[in-house]
Amino acid sequence: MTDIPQDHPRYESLLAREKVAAGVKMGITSIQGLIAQGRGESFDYLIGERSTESALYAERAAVAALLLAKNPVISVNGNVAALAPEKVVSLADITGAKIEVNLFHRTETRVHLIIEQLKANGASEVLGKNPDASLELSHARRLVESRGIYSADVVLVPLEDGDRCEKLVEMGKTVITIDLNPLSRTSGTATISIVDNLTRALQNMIKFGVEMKKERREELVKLITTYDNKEVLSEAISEIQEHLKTMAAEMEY
Ligand code: PTJ
Repeated sequence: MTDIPQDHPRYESLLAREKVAAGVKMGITSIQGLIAQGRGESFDYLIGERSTESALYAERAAVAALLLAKNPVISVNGNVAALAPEKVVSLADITGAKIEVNLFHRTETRVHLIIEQLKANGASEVLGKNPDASLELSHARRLVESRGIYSADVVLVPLEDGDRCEKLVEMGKTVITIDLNPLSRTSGTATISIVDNLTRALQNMIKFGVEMKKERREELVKLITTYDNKEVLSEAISEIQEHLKTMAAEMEY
């Protein structure tokens, strides 16, 4: 990895880019994952590289859903494994979620390497190596484990492609997504759409998880039942508009 100086004004963004590039070299991340990261970076610019109010609200609702779930599962792909494996493991520990590797560009070598990466970051068990169930999809993301994603009531699917998200919602599951693009099919079909950078979102969710574990169950239920995803997505788009208006007003050449 290139050594990025911590005082570089774009340190966080450059570090994330290095992590995804290192993931490709290690065989964890797909080459297509580089394009996904670039798409994400563009939206993060438009958002203002911050966790917006609507994102923080969705993150709290997502943590409530995970804490209330009977069988919560965090799905991990090659980008997530490269960018934030330690955060995935922490969030799983706090919420009692299982972790399952599920890949679009699936190879058994990548599944193995991602499981090893998660274990090196503290995971005790990672599902995904022995899929014994299938979602109604025509690509490799159909391959799931029966005690993991297949039977989960709540699934966190960061950096998703829309059709699995849609299928999981159709199966009656609560689907939480993390996607910087509020206009994507994924964001549009999820139950709880978190429009935030993966690294920031997971960090916030870990903090909320520690706090919300102490809250009464009724408080968590209230958060979920009053949550309106359409309103959150609409707010996310408005926050981008407001940010761009501010930027436009401040532009001086
Ligand atoms: O590891 P695999 O084989 O399962 O492949 C995974 C990728 C990511 C390549 C695959 O799921 C894919 O192609 O995803 P897409 O369709 O490019 O969608 C990724 C979405 O995530 C886009 O809407 C991006 O804006 C968004 N995104 C990318 N990086 C981040 C992000 N959102 C949050 N944080 C990021 N760091």
